[in-house]
Amino acid sequence: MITVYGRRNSVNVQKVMWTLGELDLEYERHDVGGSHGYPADYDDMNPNHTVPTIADGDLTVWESNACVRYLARTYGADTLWSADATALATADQWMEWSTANVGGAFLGIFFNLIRLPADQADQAAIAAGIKQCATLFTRLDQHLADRDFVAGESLTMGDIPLGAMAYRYLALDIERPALPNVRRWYERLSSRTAYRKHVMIPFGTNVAEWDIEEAKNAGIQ
Ligand SMILES: N[C@@H](CCC(=O)N[C@@H](CS)C(=O)NCC(=O)O)C(=O)O
Repeated sequence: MITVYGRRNSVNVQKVMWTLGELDLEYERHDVGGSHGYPADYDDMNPNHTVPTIADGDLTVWESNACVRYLARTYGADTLWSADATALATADQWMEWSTANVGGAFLGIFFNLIRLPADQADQAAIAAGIKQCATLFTRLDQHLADRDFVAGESLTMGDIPLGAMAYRYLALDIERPALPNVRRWYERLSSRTAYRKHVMIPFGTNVAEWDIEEAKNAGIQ
């Protein structure tokens, strides 16, 4: 049994939940972070005071991509954790790329459009994020032109961080390039039960709706 600490509407928690779903693992999720707050001893597990954190027996892991890798390596041999060294390196590469590039660019859009009241939003950050994400998702689109998933013809851990962000990027009312290959990949992800359950959840169109959705998600496993 894996224990997950983190609110259901966090994109970083969603990576872990989607991974658990794909691997059909038993888990228990505790609402932590955001309006749910933090248990008093949380920082003993995760000194960063962020979510997610996972526990598996005596082991605790934080940093969402490290959690995804741990679960894939331990429980997803030959599925999410490819047995092929080339596919594994490709998956790893796009996970790193996602964090190093897309994460910050997308946060500039998402935080200002959804998580802040409109009168506090940094319009320049939104515009910069939209421009950067257009470039980055076009790069991903080119990569996906001749493969169904990030590391080849089946879903691996390489799809998880990018797939979690793609749902939000494609759902926002913003300008985007056409991205035909990303769209086809997203359709493939959308046909997966675990993706629909853990990633494709409403997040509202403004901070008031975000808060309502966060409250609605409390307790859902
Ligand atoms: N690099 C970290 C980032 C963790 C992070 O910043 N998580 C956000 C949620 S997406 C958080 O903890 N926010 C504060 C909160 O929810 O209270 C990871 O990937 O785990």
